[in-house]
Amino acid sequence: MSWIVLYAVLHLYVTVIRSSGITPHPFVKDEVGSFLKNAPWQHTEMTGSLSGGPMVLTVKSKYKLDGGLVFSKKFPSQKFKDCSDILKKEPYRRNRDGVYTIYLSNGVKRRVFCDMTTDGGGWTVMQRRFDGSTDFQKKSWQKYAEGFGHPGHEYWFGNDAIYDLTKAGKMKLRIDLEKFNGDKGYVQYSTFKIGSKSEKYKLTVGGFKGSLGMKDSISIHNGMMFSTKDNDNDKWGGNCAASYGNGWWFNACLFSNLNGIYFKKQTATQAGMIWYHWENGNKWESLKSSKIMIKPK
Ligand SMILES: [Ca+2]
Repeated sequence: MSWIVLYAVLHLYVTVIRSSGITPHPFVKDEVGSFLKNAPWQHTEMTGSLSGGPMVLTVKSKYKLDGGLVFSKKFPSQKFKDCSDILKKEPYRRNRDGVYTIYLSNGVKRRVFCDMTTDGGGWTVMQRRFDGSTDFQKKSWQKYAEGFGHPGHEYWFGNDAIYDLTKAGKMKLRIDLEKFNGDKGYVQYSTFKIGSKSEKYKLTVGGFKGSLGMKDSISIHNGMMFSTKDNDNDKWGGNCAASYGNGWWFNACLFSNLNGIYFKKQTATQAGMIWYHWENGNKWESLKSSKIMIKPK
């Protein structure tokens, strides 16, 4: 067992203990001690402290194979800023997709789905859809700003939070898509950020590349402001968001609309979850799944 695994296990252990509430120090010591009894090394001394702030656990142990090692690790109350930050500080999270806690720059705590597998992992997921269980249609400007749905399932992370994570201009964008016939593809953009609320979350996107057959379908949305049915900022005389029902960076109106209506089967309609330019069969074809995510360049 390597030290990184020891660290991982101990960290998990301590997290479990901590999440159970305020725990007196001797209890923590006993718990970790009993855990170490079953480990393939002998611990000779252990000290710990728990005083509201970071927890410090020092374990002096004698490893059977190579003699003596001192393991001393601080377990601070980490405040991760995004999924890549988590993966950087806790590398054992690799390949463990799931819901994690991050903190926005204003200190607001948010739960978010992290893709820790795709292309090196560390992707913070902004939108995920795969079964239509979350309604993207009847949502106001304010709901799109705050976010909705559940990070462990289908959700929209929220324009205010997307702005916060992308405002420094250091994020790239990846979108993974799937058709009902099983075809999968992804597109990636080296530039991705959105404006603030007062800028109506204006989209800046560029630097396209994609998997085989995937083509850009979002550049006509570049520079567009976000629109919802109750806040028309599009380039059309009418109201695209009211017509399609969902929020998006509509132009007049779309070549992509991944917040469109979720159809349970392939449906030929502009109203669906759309990525128009795909292989040679550019068409209005509602998609089966969508995942929009970001990661530092
Ligand atoms: Ca309009």
